[in-house]
Amino acid sequence: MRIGITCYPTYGGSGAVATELGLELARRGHEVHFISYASPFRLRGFEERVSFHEVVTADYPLFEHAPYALSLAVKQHEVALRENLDLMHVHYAIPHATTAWLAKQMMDQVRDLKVVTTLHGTDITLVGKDPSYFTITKFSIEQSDRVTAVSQYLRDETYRTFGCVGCEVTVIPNFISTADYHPAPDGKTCALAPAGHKLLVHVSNFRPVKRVTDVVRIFAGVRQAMAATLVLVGDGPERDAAEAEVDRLGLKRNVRFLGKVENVADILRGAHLFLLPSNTESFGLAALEAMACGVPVVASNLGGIPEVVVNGETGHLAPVGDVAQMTERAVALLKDPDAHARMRARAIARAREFSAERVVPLYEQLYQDVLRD
Ligand code: GMT
Repeated sequence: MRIGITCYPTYGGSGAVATELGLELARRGHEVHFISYASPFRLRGFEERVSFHEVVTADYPLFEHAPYALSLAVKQHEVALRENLDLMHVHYAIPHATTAWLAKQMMDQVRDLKVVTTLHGTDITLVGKDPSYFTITKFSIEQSDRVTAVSQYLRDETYRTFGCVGCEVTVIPNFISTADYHPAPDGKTCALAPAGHKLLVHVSNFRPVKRVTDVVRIFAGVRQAMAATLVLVGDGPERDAAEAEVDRLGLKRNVRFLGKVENVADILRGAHLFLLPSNTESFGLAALEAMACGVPVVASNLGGIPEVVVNGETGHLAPVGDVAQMTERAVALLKDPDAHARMRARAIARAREFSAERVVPLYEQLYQDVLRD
């Protein structure tokens, strides 16, 4: 098949999944065309059957904001025509499902360009709900030829929020490449913490929903009970607040902010615990990646997280904002090497249920179905 993929290219779960999906599809013999304003961050170097098409917006003094969505629709249409695409798979509804619908309309006289929309999270639970986007998000979802959601929770939220008349939302969970995300084969890991320290890790785009200051507060509690280091990976609007909290709690010597790094798996492999105390999380890809590397998770008990992290088995879940409970669970687990080893083994086994080998064929089947329609 010849598949167009549009996603946000920046550091974030939806772009990561879209890119890994494209790469896996190309390895399986499909031709994949990424269309976005920048090359997706996980697209490194040349890959057979993969191309990137950059969307460029023309500026004009009249525009306060150049209309990216229009340029994207034009590029999707252009690539669909030139590369003879069978379908356009867009990740994150806003504005991608809308621009794909526009491209489809422009293709109408030529052939029917199928549009598959994958909902990832805040396109439904936060941004899509906003009155300034609601009706067009609902319309674009309903007009898509197929709609998928990354968790049962997100599927239910989509129906609850938008109703989506005549629209079936299929759950296809996120996945990981076990070739990239796996425990250290020889037990050797990169030394991010002094010997004898427990290493706690958080990875995110530091948006308010991630509650990064809670990460710091949980760590402060753990630090009182044992020698420990916290490593924070990623960057975003809440980084300053997190740094200020680190300073306020006098934790500077034991907390490292690494910023955006590419080899997240190498960092995860050396960790003892992953923290994800988010406000909302439709899936929690970062938690899955941690589990695949053998790291138990302490996270909020909401959204799609319980569909990934099995409470008491592969990690501990607590109510959002309950820093005390998360700290208590983290300390108890880190102090009990046997319980930690058991949880680590279960985390690895659970993550394998979300391997690319299992999940990518579900997308291929969906594409075949939509092309048969
Ligand atoms: O919805 C978002 O906030 C954006 C998106 C991203 O690009 O990071 O995150 C969502 O999609 C990920 C991949 O499907 C999920 O793992 C995240 O849970 C989800 N984020 C939220 O729901 C907050």
